[in-house]
Amino acid sequence: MSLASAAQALLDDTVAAYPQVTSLRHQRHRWTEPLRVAVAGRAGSGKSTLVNALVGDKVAPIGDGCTVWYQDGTSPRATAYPPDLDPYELPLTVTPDGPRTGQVDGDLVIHWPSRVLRQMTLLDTPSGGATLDDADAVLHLTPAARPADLAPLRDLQSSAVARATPVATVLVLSRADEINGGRTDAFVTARQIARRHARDPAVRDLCLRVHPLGGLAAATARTLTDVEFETLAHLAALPRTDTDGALLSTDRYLAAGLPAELLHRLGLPGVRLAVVLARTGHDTRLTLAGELARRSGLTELRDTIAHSLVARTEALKARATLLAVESALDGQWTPKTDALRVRLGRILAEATEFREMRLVATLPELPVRFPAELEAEAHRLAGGDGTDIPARLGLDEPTDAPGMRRHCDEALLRWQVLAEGGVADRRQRRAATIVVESCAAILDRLGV
Ligand SMILES: Nc1nc2c(ncn2[C@@H]2O[C@H](COP(=O)(O)OP(=O)(O)O)[C@@H](O)[C@H]2O)c(=O)[nH]1
Ligand SMILES: [Mg+2]
Repeated sequence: MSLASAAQALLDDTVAAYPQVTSLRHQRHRWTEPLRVAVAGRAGSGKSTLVNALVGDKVAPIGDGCTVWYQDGTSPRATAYPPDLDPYELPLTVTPDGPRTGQVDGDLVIHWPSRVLRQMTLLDTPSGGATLDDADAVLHLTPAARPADLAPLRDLQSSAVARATPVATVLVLSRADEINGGRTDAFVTARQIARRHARDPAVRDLCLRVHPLGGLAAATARTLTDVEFETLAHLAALPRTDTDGALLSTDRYLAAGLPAELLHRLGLPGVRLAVVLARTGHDTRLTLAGELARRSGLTELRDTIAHSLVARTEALKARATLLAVESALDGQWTPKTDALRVRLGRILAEATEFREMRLVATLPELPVRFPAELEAEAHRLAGGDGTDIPARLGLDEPTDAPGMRRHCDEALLRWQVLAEGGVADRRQRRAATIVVESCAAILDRLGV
């Protein structure tokens, strides 16, 4: 049985056994919805800015209020969900700075036409106290990753199921432009810091990946206007003696009469980086915005969201279901709950998906790496380029089942040899074992 069907069957049987537990009934609906990705972190960590950067539109108000859900919709619309009352429609005004609604008590749902939101619903959660039970995955934002900053990530792992599946959290080191006092190489330094954290076992156990992000530059890159581009190109064309001094501090920038609005949109390091990029061949709005998005870390973060979260929607929904069942069974010790708990444990043990997700994320971080070709194959077989069988086998052309089986058999043999001692390093052997599991699961789906 697939992970999804096993988790749903367990959910149904738990609901049947405990009809009074209402939290479980919502779980059924969640399977038919897009992935729910929560953006979490302290006030000012850049959550709303990231929502805007991901949607590519000014959709989230800057600031910190209630939990706001951003869902796809045919036209902008807002619904309030006050606690203990019926939901109601709210008047919504679309301004150049995004949608505006009145204050609400409870959750707010903004429907917004967006290709991105068709694949995932974003939850902009208020800092502190927000429960993340409603989400399937979490982007946790913090400018620094000191032990105290990671406490909320440890809180997310307070149950056995959560600890066994640390695949739903991505740590985002936000406000990357402010590192180094905002020098132009701040983004490069941020990348190095993120890599160092990704290799730290204490951080690795808490999240799937670590990404640096200059959110402000990222959000502006996604919404850069022609006028803004022209202004940047103009600054880049001025003699460097005129601009370089003015770009050293906010005071000097403003004193030189440079446009304040641009500073607000990009931050000083962002303006500096954009000017450097405009001077070095990024001479259209699209190329400049594209490079700014890449340097800010947004492009890689979006790749992770697409390949490690959205492409794994089923596994993450299953995980959320298992967490909900676990929590419903919590503290109940009857023969009925024991049987359900044993099934929950078996589903977890048998789910290749969670181990694959970890593997794909950690392959480049292994202390001893595989040769490039093998690493790419492991990544592919474990579903890193897509979870359907042709993507896993790297088949570009339509291939019949016996052909796919042959490909998979060969790979299976190769990785079995590695898992059984063909590589000396313990973590490599462990990785090879998971690739073997992936191959076995493919053969299983091919009906061998
Ligand atoms: N310099 C800089 N400022 C940022 C960045 N991200 C957000 N901000 C600013 O920090 C303030 C709070 O951002 P916001 O996204 O509302 O944070 P939230 O409270 O977590 O939702 C706003 O003034 C943003 O413009 C960033 O990456 N760099
Ligand atoms: Mg906010």
